[in-house]
Amino acid sequence: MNRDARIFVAGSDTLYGHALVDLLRAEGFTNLVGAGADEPNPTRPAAVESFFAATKPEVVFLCAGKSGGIGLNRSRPVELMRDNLLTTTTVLDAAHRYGVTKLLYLASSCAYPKHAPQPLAVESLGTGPMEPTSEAYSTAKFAGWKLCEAYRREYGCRFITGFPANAFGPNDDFSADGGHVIPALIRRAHDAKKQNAPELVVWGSGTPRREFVYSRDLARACLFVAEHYEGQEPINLGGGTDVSIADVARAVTDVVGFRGQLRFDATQPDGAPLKALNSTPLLEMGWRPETEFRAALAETYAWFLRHHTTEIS
Ligand code: GFB
Repeated sequence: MNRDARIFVAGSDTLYGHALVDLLRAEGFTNLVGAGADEPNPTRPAAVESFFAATKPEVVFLCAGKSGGIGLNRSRPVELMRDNLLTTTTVLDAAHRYGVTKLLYLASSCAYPKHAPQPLAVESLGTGPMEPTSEAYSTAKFAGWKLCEAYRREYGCRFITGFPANAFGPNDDFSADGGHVIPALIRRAHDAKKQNAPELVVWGSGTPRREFVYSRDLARACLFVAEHYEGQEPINLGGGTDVSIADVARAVTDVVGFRGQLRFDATQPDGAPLKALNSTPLLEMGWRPETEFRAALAETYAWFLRHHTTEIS
């Protein structure tokens, strides 16, 4: 991509979006439209229309859309589904009408069937029921993929769908109840350390496994796909680290410096027993992750300390 291409990262305030904007700037892309305060509310068609008319982006990374961990998906399915459906339909419609040359839509690994063969391959999409705890949100992300396909089929739009592994990193939602597992455990382990608590509660059995990818590596994968992928199939954005929740909790408490006990709370849901992606197509194109898991956790905690330790959780 030309370094002066007009690029719009929709959702520049999200975990993915922040990492992408930082990467694009570091890679010398000088024409990022709408980053930060100038970004329109993606659920407001009039605001998105005016923005596209004024900036005419050539490339769009669609990272916008509220997301959260298993706790938020159980407590606020309406907001998660409605926000993502509105965001995706609004931004894709404007991207089509203003002739965006290439768009990468970030779906989610939870859109895969709960019991699909692992590691998850795109051929499994739509072959079985999704994990119930995040079904509303997952259905919205699945619909976003299908809408990208429809625009490609009807109008020839180069709208690509990427399915990321579970991502973590700076600028995430670190709330104890709403965040994904890594930021939520960082928050709670940090608070437990400050309060000299004897134990840290970990939701579920600790046995589920997840593939985690650092947000900076995910951003690199998104840029790589935008520059090199011309396929019509969706593409998994993984290449991350496969680890059990129990081992994640041990790694987080080690990085945070919490020395108490872990207690696994079986009254909380485990969600999908396993989520790991088959990212062979991406890896065969030559993309590789760069950040080791523990180093990524340490960078994430360092960011948290710089930005969050004044709040009361
Ligand atoms: O990251 P997480 O909320 O999302 O949960 P999913 C992963 C696993 O971590 C589950 C366990 O087995 C949780 O029970 N866990 C342990 C915790 N302690 C905690 C904690 O303090 N907070 C949280 N959140 N989990 C998400 C979907 O599923 O995957 C989203 O809900 C999104 O919609 C995301 O798609 C990629 O990986 O289970």
